[in-house]
Amino acid sequence: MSAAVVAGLATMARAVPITITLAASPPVSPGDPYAITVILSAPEPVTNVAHVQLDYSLSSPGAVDVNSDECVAGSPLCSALPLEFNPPGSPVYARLTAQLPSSAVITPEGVAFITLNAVVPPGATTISVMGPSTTDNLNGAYIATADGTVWDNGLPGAEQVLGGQITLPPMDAFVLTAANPPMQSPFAPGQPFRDVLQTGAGASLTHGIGGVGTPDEGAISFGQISVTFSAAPHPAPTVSNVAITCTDLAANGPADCPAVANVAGNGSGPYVITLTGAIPPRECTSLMFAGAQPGGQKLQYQSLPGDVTLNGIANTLDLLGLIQALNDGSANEPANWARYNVDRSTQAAGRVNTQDLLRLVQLLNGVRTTQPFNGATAAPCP
Ligand SMILES: [Ca+2]
Ligand SMILES: [Ca+2]
Ligand SMILES: [Ca+2]
Repeated sequence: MSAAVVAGLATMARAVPITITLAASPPVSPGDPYAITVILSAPEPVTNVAHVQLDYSLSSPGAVDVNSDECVAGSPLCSALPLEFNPPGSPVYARLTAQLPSSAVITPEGVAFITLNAVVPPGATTISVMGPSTTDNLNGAYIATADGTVWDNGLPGAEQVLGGQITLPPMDAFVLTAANPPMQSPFAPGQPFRDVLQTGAGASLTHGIGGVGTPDEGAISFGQISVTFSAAPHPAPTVSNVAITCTDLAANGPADCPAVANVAGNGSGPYVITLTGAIPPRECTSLMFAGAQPGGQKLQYQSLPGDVTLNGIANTLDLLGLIQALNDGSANEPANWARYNVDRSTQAAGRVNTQDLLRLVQLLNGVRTTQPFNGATAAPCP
């Protein structure tokens, strides 16, 4: 790895809003001032710790008035909540001590919580919370990160503190293990999966990867994308954090690049991703997942209708390739339907036949499809 790449990785960070909620019966007597220390431990500096907010119940037992003080620059609470930054190289980089004012009472009905935002580095980061004494590690409190994580105890976005701390897993601790359509072409190993079948029955783009209603070809699905990871991604994939980009080889702008319409799944997956439309012909479409290092984990697909030989260009040599596959019988092996069933027909037997040859001629000539594909090439994936 070059020094430049290392430097690039070192600047990667993630914003993690953190809420620490004390147990409903904190280990203090009503009326006692209550101090809480939060320690963020990471292999690299924690920066931009901001928006420290302390909320607590006030007044007599039985009442649940929630008061709030927010730490903004120069406010009294900020000076009451010293935030210490330790020198680089020390294992602890940020320490926050919050103390309830002496007028505060934590009632049995109420809870106190601290909210802070921090930008933490990509490596594993431990969040520790300590009570008034060094022996009080606040077992039973909750720490939540507001970035879509679902923690083990079933509370969305919250994990019960055991032993006084939780650890955010490092970024990129997960890798893509499987997808459908597959990540790699089963016909051209090492290459992204390329859809070479028709764009739809008419002149507009309706069929292809992400085109809802596009028939499956044997074990390969087209209408939705299913993806599985080696471990639960952090954060979990959602509509708002799965990013899609398209190389604009067709030079028709980004408008033909679909967006994510829905994500369903949990844990390590599979997650079923529904797109707003089919991926654009000729372009390379990349799906990237939050929490992974950019460039690290992405799912890439190409579309080049008619390129049954998978050599990156659609032309009359593809007619020859289809004829040969029909003659030797390989075209009708179910594992090869995604390559040769050009018209996406759905009959069980004889699915690939001379109708697919005709459809391939039409695709090359631009009949009932989005453009003439004779001579068209596919963009390499970045
Ligand atoms: Ca485009
Ligand atoms: Ca070809
Ligand atoms: Ca067919």
